Amino acid sequence: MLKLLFVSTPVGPLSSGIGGGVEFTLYNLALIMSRRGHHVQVVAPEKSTLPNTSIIEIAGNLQISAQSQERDEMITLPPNSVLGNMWDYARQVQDKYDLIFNFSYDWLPFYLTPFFTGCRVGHLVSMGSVSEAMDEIIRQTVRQFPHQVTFYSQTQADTFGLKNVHCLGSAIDLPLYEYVNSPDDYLAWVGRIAPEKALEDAVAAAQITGIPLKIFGKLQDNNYWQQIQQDYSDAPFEYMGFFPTDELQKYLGKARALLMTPRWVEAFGNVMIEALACGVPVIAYRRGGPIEVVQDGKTGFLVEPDSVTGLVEAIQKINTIDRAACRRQAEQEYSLEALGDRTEQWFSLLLC
Ligand code: HBI
Repeated sequence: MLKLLFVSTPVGPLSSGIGGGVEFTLYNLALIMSRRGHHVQVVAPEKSTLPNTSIIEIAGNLQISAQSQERDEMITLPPNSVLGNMWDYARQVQDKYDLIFNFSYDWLPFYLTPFFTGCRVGHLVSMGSVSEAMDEIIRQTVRQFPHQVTFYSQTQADTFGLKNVHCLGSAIDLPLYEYVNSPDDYLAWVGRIAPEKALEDAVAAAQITGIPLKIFGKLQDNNYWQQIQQDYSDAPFEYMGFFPTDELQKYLGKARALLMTPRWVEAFGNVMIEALACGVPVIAYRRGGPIEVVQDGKTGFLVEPDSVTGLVEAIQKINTIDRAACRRQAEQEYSLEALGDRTEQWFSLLLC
């Protein structure tokens, strides 16, 4: 039995949706590790909540999201930084734990790796390359502490020029997801509404095909959203809001397909495995995590990146995909049990 300290992302409270995929990953890892008898303590910004999970809430000012900054920007911290405060807390309690697991994509925790002598620090890198300073500290940490860094996918690690790194992949709690055999007539798009997610391409595809698009996720960038509404005022799309997992999958399951249109290199894309678990095929740009998830022609289609025409062509042949094959892929590759095994193996590497 291990005593594990999970230190969350400093960009927003857990369950706010600002932390995007890493909130989801942190929760699923806490769930499967607790189920296996380990003791998990989560440290996160104030107002964080997670179902049946004990959270130590730390005060302080939230961190700016790394992907909204320029590549050559300096590392910045606000006064009374919640990131600094969370890691000072971790320093104080380090002797009570076997392992500290970092979920934040920030310079400080990577830099602090060798400073923690009472307890090893493990890092999950939650995004692809977004800045020179983060690339440098991630590469340096992988070089000095190769067993203490893990990625979602090798495609994501490639963006740092790193080969043969450890990849944790991702998972979902399958019983939460109900298989839907006959869909309603709409497409789904799920994600933080922000430029790197290129929602406009999915809206353009809905306009061309005339198939309604339902949009789910945190409305993170308002100007961006307004621009889409102006540019595509006659397209059939509807913003449904930001839903927790159990509510989201009620809508997601009835979609004819999930459109994944990342402009950036998506480290993984948890929404894809949520869709597959409901039997929903995934149409994604051949970029980042989707390359390793979508079985082209079998559980969805991988299309030419940034090509709306590619999305439209895939939508028009989506009925050739067997929805049961989508569910089977989720069961075979993305169960919590499989993630739990990979994580315990990584921890044993880290701790030896
Ligand atoms: N930015 N600075 C910073 N730190 C994070 O932990 C972070 C982020 N941007 C996005 C993000 N985490 C999560 O949305 C990841 O799931 C991508």
